Amino acid sequence: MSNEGWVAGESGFAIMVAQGERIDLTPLDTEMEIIPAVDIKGGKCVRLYQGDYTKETVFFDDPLAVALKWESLGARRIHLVDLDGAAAGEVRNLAVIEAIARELRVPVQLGGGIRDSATVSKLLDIGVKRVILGTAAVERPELIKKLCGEFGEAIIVGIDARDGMVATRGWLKGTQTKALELGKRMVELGVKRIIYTDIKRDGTLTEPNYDEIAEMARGVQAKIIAAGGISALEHLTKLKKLGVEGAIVGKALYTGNIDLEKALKLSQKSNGKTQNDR
Ligand code: AMZ
Repeated sequence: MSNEGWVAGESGFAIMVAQGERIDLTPLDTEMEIIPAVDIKGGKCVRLYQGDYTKETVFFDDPLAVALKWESLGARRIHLVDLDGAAAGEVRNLAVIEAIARELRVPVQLGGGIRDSATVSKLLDIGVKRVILGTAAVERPELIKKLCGEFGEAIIVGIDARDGMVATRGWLKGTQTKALELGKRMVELGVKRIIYTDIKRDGTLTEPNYDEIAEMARGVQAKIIAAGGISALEHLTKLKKLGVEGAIVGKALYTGNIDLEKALKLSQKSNGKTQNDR
């Protein structure tokens, strides 16, 4: 019989017993969405190390198959990145993105190379539920304002930061803009949700940058989704306490450091609700 599973802790909180070890995963008393990432480069599902295009691992040839796999394991939303698009400044993997948006029952969100209104309309038309704009937030703030007016919460701003400073264009360009300042500015323009990615943690399987995430969650009046470095269930518990709405998990799902079903269960066990209840 497996010795893995959930037991009630003394405090009434869930304790997970995994491989004979008891890990106290104290409460996820509010909701947090766990969003698997499928990053696409050259039509394949890859992970980069710190966003470096030369440090790539191909995990699957078929991003659609992977997205379907995460869905079948219970994911309620999938995060897609068109890495070629982010570097090129225009969406480059449209065929596979379209297939994923069509075949999945759960909503997908997409970032990478979305820099104008026509692209946003087209992506929403083909079934992408939310689009993420990073570079445009820095370079074309007026576009963000217009898009928020037109498409509301289908618009997400992606703030990708290295040492607290925003990077754009596939993270190849550093800027003098502070992540926190950009976040505040975006809220003024009507942005309701921000994905904050810590570049130096991304793809490293270390841990999230809790300080920066907490600063964003406290200082910016928007829903925050955290990304970068999430590689253990405890990280999700800790992030939860910072009040973020969601967590994007990438490499750790592909290496097996995080088991998606366990992670999803963690978010369910805390409050008796499933992610379906949202
Ligand atoms: O890994 C990278 N080098 C990378 C990456 N993951 N570069 C950009 N992006 C993602 C951002 C965001 O979701 O996290 O692309 C989106 C931003 O693209 P753009 O083209 O709007 O700056």
